[in-house]
Amino acid sequence: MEKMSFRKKRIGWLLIFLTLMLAACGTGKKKTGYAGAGPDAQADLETDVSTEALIEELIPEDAITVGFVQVGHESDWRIASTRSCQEEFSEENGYRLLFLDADNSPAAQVRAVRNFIKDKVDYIVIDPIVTTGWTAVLKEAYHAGIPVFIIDRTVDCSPRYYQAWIGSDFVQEGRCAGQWLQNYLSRRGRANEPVHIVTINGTTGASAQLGRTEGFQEYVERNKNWMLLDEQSGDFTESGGKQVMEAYLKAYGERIDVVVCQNDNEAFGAIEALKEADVSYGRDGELVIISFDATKAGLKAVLDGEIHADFECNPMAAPYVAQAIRSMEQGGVPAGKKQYMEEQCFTCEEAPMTLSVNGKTYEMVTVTEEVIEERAY
Ligand code: GYE
Repeated sequence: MEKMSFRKKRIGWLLIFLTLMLAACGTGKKKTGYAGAGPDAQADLETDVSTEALIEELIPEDAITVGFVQVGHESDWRIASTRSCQEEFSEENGYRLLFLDADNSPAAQVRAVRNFIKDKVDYIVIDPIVTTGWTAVLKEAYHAGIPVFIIDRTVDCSPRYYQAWIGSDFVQEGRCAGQWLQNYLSRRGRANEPVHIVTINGTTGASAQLGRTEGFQEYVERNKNWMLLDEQSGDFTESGGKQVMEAYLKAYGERIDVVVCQNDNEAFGAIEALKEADVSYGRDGELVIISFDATKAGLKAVLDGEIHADFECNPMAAPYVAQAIRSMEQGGVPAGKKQYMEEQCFTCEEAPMTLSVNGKTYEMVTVTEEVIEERAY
């Protein structure tokens, strides 16, 4: 017997509820916390609508309603992630998307999920700013029968309360950066010289920050000649990266050999600070810059020799979620509880190296104009 999908069951309840409501009154009043897809989506609307319009609003033909709460708009990576979700969950693809940009506020994210539950959406997608604070609201969604997908960053909550997580192995990304630096230094005969490192971290408590820090730290511990001078958060933003780099230059000046930026936008900010302070960096300079994300703009900085190595983080999780929704609509289950995205490592070096990291091999890609052209984000 064909299993009934989550949505069909809920639409059934919704129809019963609407029939009762229509019998009781002639018009309905609708209050919603969101608009369609778009960054200004939180318009709080209160409008009178006819019962016919209400039905159309709530069940537009066969559309699947997805509530997606995004971290914010702090980086190029994030903009690419938002665009990918909006394209995937478009009307043409049979969706009605309720989008909320939480502007880096964890409380706003939890509120948004509660509103999605109240609005009885078919599916909820969350990119959690921080790992903590999710259990209560995820349990609420679970008990309301609304399937939840977590994308990109992770949550500290029993996996029982969500369908699947789709994202990147941040610890592995951090390890790749560490392994690259280790190889790079030995290639230059600096394997035993003291190396002074500063890191510009992402948003504190985000799994992308925690994972990249943990992975890189393994190599700091392994290489006794590496000295981690400082680590501060640049909040994954360009202005944050610049500010932190300025502070590092004041505190440590010429001692800094390597700057690890936990995303491209922080690297752009750090580069600005280095330029303004007239410090030589990059392929033809002294100081080495490492970054994560490998966005189009990041790869351009690699091609120009400003960033030495950039470790990809794929922002295109939405198609994987759509695939899982399709299978759930047919009574199936998502392809896996944990789904990792494929990622590459990029460099400005003409003789790229092979990285062997935790049992996995990565052939680093030398960035060219063609590599940048092929990049979608
Ligand atoms: O690296 C950064 C963004 O969570 C992996 O968040 C994501 C990070 C990404 O703002 O650019």
